[in-house]
Amino acid sequence: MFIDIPNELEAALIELPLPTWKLDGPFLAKSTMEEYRHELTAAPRFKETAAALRHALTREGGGYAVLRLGNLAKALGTGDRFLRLVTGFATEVAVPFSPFPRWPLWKDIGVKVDKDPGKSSGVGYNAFHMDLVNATLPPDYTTLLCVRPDPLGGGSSILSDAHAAVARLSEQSRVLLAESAYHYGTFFDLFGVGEEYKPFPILDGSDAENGFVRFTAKMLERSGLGQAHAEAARELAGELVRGQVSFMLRSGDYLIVNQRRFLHGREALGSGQETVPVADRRLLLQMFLRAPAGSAA
Ligand SMILES: O=C(O)CCC(=O)C(=O)O
Ligand SMILES: [Fe+2]
Repeated sequence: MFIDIPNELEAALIELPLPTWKLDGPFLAKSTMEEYRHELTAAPRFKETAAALRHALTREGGGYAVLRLGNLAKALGTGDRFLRLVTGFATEVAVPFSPFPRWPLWKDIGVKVDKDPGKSSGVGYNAFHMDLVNATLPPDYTTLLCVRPDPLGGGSSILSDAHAAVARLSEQSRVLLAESAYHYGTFFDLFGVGEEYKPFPILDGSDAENGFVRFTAKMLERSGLGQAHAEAARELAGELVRGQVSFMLRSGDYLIVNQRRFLHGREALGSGQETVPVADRRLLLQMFLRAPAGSAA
């Protein structure tokens, strides 16, 4: 699941000036994707590294990967030049896009001490979820680039195989989870992710292996579900935790999660964040990817 960049590829990438990207609506422009692919494919051992990445994300039992780009981040800094390379790697997986019309392709996830602790840039435990769970077409992949880990040592990433967790549930719970009885959050002004889905079933039923397990453990607290449906969802949350893996992202690590396979979250950050200057706090950059229709995302 951790993919190192071969030395000769690293050396070539440090010398490679990729052009600024262009967007076509919410999506990375085709011309940019072609330019990046053309430049990167010429670098030694790029093709095999990209193939290893795709394999980790789509093989049976797979569904997430961490590309270790720390040496590149050190050599180039974490500004535009580095972001273009990371965007180039992402392009080998699927099409980068931004569902939020007013935000750039890469969205900052910093640390805000006054925010809901369980949310994106909060300081607390961020329970298992998929991103944009209440859209009819959530991003196939969510990706997180670590610019700075938590200086107080918290914030491990947590991941769990959603289909494996579902398979451990009783048939009765699975029947409940397949009913359109769940809802979560608000939805407005989003591009490239379909329509609002409300209420939705957690289990799609259409494709056992590649269908979304449309789940967020956050709806257990917030959404006021009926008792039987809530109980089934709580069981699923428990199985996700039972099957979880966790690891700390280092500076330059790029986590890619196949949302049709794995759900993700984050352990609480170290306590005392208010004593850390904002500029020194944990910083991730997030980007979403859309797999071409019909591909085995
Ligand atoms: O902070 C993290 O590591 C994960 C954040 C996250 O999952 C999100 O913002 O959707
Ligand atoms: Fe997330």
